[in-house]
Amino acid sequence: ELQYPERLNCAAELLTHGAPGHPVFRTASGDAWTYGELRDRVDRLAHLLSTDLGVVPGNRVLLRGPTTPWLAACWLAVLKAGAVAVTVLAQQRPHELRAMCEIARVGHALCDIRSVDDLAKADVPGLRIVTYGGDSPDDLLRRPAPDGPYPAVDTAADDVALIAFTSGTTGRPKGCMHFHRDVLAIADTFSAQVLRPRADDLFAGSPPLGFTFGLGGLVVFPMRAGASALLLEQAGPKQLLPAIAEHRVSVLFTAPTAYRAMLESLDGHDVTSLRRCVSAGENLPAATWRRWHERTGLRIINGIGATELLHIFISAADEHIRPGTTGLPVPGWHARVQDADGVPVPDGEPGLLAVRGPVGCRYLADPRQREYVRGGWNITGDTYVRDPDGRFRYVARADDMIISAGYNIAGPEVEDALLRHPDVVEAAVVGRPDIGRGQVVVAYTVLREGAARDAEALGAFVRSELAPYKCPREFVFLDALPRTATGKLQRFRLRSGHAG
Ligand code: 3SK
Repeated sequence: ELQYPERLNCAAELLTHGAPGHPVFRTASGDAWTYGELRDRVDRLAHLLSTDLGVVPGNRVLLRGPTTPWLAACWLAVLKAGAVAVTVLAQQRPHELRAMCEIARVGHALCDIRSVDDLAKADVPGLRIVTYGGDSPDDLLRRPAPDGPYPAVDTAADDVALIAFTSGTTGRPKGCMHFHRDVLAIADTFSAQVLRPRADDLFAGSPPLGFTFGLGGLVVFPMRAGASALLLEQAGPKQLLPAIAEHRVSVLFTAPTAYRAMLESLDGHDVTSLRRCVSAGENLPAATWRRWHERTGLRIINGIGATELLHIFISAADEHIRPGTTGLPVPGWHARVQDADGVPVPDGEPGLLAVRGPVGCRYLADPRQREYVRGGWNITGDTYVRDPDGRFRYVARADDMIISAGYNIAGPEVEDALLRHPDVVEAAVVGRPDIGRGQVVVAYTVLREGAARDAEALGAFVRSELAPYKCPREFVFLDALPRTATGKLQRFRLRSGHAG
């Protein structure tokens, strides 16, 4: 059981760990901040928020920009000043930003000058936008501010610290409220107990700070361990590999697609500094885990997380890893597989994943709360099987099961088979409506450069790996799969045939 004091400001707490001279953030362009410098800059920003900008505890402050130390410092300052950080992605467009500002009743925005155009276009009534990173004297970082320590606002452990938006793969965004204690809880469960970072670790990865996967992996976890993070504005697979080699990154946070893409161009890159590799955001097929292990000797720590629950709640490291499974409930979390009525199903049978633990789903003014939280359990919307050894194995998103001629087919199982083919880099398998069979299995694939688009050969390969009824009836070859801003596959676009 995690115990936190009743009064808790998680930003103040996170800022206490690293030694003043120890590096906290680095950038690709060579900037390096120590913990001492971060503390001073956060205090300056917090002073500005409460004096210049008139932010008072409980106000909601939107944060938007590429992944930089200044974005992380703004996030910490907002929380230290007792306000609520509303984190959004730099890719979100004006109509999405407007909806989020309305839902979260945002009054202020701190925005990187490079990301301000779409926010200004969102034209949110009453929103006061302050930019940082520019040349004007109005720029947040150029304003005069009182020097000296800023005493953290005395927030309660269960005051809201942040609102993170999830739109899933479609639909009106839902704002998830998380408390000050939740921020520490994700570090004290998944990070401390599964990942087990050290103060000499350097974290890096692809998820942006507007996605709680990135916020945890690149700010909260390194800071809670007194470690450092390399914050990359461009963090695609092409930038990750050279950055790992140049900066000697030891802990990597990214998604299965990026591991596959890095495998394509691993030759000539030194990844020997890595000691921990985390994969989340999507299902990690056993084929990807094995290829990464064969090429690097590293055992990927798979995990499932959700914006609703802030971070990862099922995972496994070291000797607990079994490729093709997500792992075990993270210590402090409970998980089970149940039917639509909430009754647990026997091990080995598929059902809905239900979890509960130190962080819960709290949608802001959204009736979909009643669908997500049922009988005290958070229903994540994933179909899982619990194996007899207690490990949880992903089957599909609950609404992604394909039913074809009476057979239940899990797209990810067929994807895993396709990914075992040496020419396949990416695969997505969906059901398309069909009069005769209800649905037919359709495979969308991205092939290795130069590989022949041979549907028959791929079909024969899948039939040699799986029961023939699971074999796709149709293959579509794409240059890339459609994904959301957080990298999640947009299956609905594939199902409707709008994949381009
Ligand atoms: O949404 C996800 O997949 C996720 C994964 C890990 C940590 C946090 C999140 C939101």
